[in-house]
Amino acid sequence: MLTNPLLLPHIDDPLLAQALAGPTQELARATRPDFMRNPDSPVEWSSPDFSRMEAAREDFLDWQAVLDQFDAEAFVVDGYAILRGVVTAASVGAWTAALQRGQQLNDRLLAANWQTINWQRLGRTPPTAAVATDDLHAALGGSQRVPQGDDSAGVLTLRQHSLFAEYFSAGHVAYLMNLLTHPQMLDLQRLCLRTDSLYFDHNQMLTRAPGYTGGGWHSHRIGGGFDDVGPVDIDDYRRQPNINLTLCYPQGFSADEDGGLKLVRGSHLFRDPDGCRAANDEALRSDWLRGRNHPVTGRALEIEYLDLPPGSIVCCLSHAAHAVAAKAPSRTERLASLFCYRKADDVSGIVQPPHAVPPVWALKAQRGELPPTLTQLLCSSFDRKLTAGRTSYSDG
Ligand SMILES: O=C(O)CCC(=O)C(=O)O
Ligand SMILES: [Fe+2]
Repeated sequence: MLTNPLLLPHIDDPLLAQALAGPTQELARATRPDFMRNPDSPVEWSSPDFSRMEAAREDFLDWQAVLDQFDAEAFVVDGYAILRGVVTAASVGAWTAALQRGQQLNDRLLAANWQTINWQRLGRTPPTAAVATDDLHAALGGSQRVPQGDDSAGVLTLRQHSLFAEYFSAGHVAYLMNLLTHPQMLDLQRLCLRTDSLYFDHNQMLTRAPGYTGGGWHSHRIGGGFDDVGPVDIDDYRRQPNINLTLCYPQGFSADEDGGLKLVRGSHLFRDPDGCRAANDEALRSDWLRGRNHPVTGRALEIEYLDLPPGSIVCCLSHAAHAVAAKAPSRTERLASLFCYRKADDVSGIVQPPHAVPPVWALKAQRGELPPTLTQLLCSSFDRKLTAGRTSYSDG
């Protein structure tokens, strides 16, 4: 992944420096080539557009249902909380439509001629390599499918600047931007992270198309020296600069070959993102899970196969082991939004840099061009004091 240039003490690359020195409208324009046919995308909004969005806002959660299901103690002991059917019926419809629209936009980029992209305005020379046509074709209708081992074809640049609608989808679809700063979304984060100071970390769209072969076991790093350092007790765990992966499934999924989420209660407490990896369930059971017990409950660790009704949300601490089931070819796509927020380190006060904020959004926030709530959420994408000079989410 490319680092956030605004957190660097100095930008060495003159092309990138030039792209970031101009008006944000110009950079925003370069992130929305004409073939996207999305002139009203939030990245090109001005202040009245955000005001209109806020004025038209409605509750998207049945808050009482959230409170009935959320147990703060169980969340940190298990590493996740499952909130079934907490999204209002109207929002299930709007969210579903928003993700379908987002996927359509993502597919437009995959089908487009990338030579028409204004690479210079994005801060780099045009790529000399191209993604194989078969790979682009296989990526249609799904997420995380374009090979991104290096930036020779420009894929990492397109991801960083959010030309792919799947990465920072809130910048492409108004309803998803509404959710990113929605008071109920932020209240949910406060419940999970137990702080008023929230920082945005990353946002993705996670569509699993029919025929998807599944995603292997993994967990995510939080940085700050808290990864790969072994078990810790609950109070110390809470003090870390934790990230809450808020996985939202407007249409839900069943447990059987439906692209569903799988998790392991208590796995986060081992703080082992490097070690806790496996290609499939059998490999996880015969290796990482073998002989391991939950540090608090003493129970043997085991895989939980979720089965969720429409309008469900899973809040999951970054270190918790998770994987995705395959999606049978006969089924329809599984839609999902991922919204991730993080807290500061309670001891040092340092905020780790976010995983992924497109430079144009960091720049707008830095220049005071965004509404207060969004600016506050994005401040760790440009404020070097807050991050204590750290430039990557994983810096120790
Ligand atoms: O698709 C999902 O449900 C989860 C995806 C995931 O774990 C990830 O993107 O890191
Ligand atoms: Fe994940």
